[in-house]
This record gives sequence, structure tokens and C-alpha cells, in this order.
Amino acid sequence: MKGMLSPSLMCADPLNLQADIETLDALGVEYIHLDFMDNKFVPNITLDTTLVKAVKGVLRNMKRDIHIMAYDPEQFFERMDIGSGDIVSVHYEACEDLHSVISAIRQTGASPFVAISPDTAPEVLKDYLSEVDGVVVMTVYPGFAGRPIVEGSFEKLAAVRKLLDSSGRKLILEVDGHVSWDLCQKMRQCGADLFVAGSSSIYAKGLDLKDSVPKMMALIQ
Ligand code: S6P
Ligand code: MG
Repeated sequence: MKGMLSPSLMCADPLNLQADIETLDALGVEYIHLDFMDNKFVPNITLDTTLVKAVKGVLRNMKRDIHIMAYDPEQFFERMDIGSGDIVSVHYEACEDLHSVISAIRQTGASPFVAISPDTAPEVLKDYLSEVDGVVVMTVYPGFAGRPIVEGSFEKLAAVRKLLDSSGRKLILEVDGHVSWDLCQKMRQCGADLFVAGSSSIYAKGLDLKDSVPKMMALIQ
């Protein structure tokens, strides 16, 4: 599978979101990463359901990659208008009945992914590999941009890759957190397919997306 990019909209200038989305779309970026938080599962709030829904209306070729860092994520699906073409990831640590949440995502036509936080072991994923289309490995503690990578993240990515391949299904490995210029190629070597790019790379201060995005896309191939 070729490496794909998912720029994190929470790292964009909040007064310029539509222009950024249009630029990313025109540059051939595959996904736009939308972080939704409830201020309970993680101590922060970023993009809200109204915005996540509105983004759907301005996309041309890009698809939404919705990362829900919230308890009881099902309550937000309708307000985000999730459906065909969307990736929707929910956290293993935040769901009481993860099987039923995955099934609810599938029923909308969206692609269900399971996300795991840094302290969660890869083995917990085994029970869900026949139901999801991919997995998100968080390589920072969720809630904020600009955090340092957690130690052991490369080994974890490689272990998850092995697990996904052992399922016999073509599952996507998404990496989220400190995907920097320096580290993205090592993440690729460890088996990541989909890269969330934020303040450590394309959204670093002073950069122009028209330069930084093609540069990042080349690095993760
Ligand atoms: C963090 C969130 C991530 C961030 C991303 C930002 O809770 O899930 O998607 O947006 O980590 O990128 P960076 O390079 O600042 O870590
Ligand atoms: Mg995220």
C-alpha cells in the first residue's frame, strides 16, 4: 500500500480553515484528519461536530479521517453525518462495547478504525481485526498537538503491523502524533500507511502548504 497523508486540521489557522482544505485537496492529499474531543476522555476540546459535518460539504477528492477522542462516541455520529468514504476511529479505551460501536460505524457506510493510546498494548486489537478496516496507533498522548513522541513508539508500530498482517486482511496502519520530518520515514519502515501530519511537519510555523505537503508526500512513499 502506498503511503498516504492526513493533515490535522486542528493545527491549521482557525480563521482560514476552508482555504487550507481547498489547498490540500488541490495538492492531491488523500485524507483530512479531524480531531474531535469531549474534554473528558482527553482534557481538551478542538473541532466540534458542526465543523466536522461542514467539512464534508467542501471536499472534492479528499476524504474525512475522523478521530473521535470521546466516551460513548456513537452519540456524535449523526451530528457529524458520518457515512461512505469516511474513516471513523474510536478509542479502545473509551468504549464499553467496542464491537457494537464498530458495527454502528459500519452500518453508516463509513470505515471503522480502532485507535489505541500509548499505554495500551497492541494485543488488545486482536479481537477486532476481523471487523475494522484499520488501526490508529497514537505515538503521543492524545489531546494536544505539538507533543513529544512516546518512547517505544517505533517498536509498537512494528508490532501492530505484524499483528495486522497476521489477520490475512489488508488493514491500514495509521500513525498519529509527532509525525515529524525526521521520524516519518522510520515510521514508514515500521509499517505505517497513513500519516497524520501536524505541527511537527507541514504545519510548522512559517511553512507554505504548497511546499511542505509535496515534500511530506515524497518522504512517506
Ligand atoms: C492529538 C491529535 C493529533 C494531533 C497531531 C498533531 O490528540 O489526535 O491528531 O492533531 O498529533 O500533530 P503534531 O505533529 O503536532 O503531533
Ligand atoms: Mg488525531
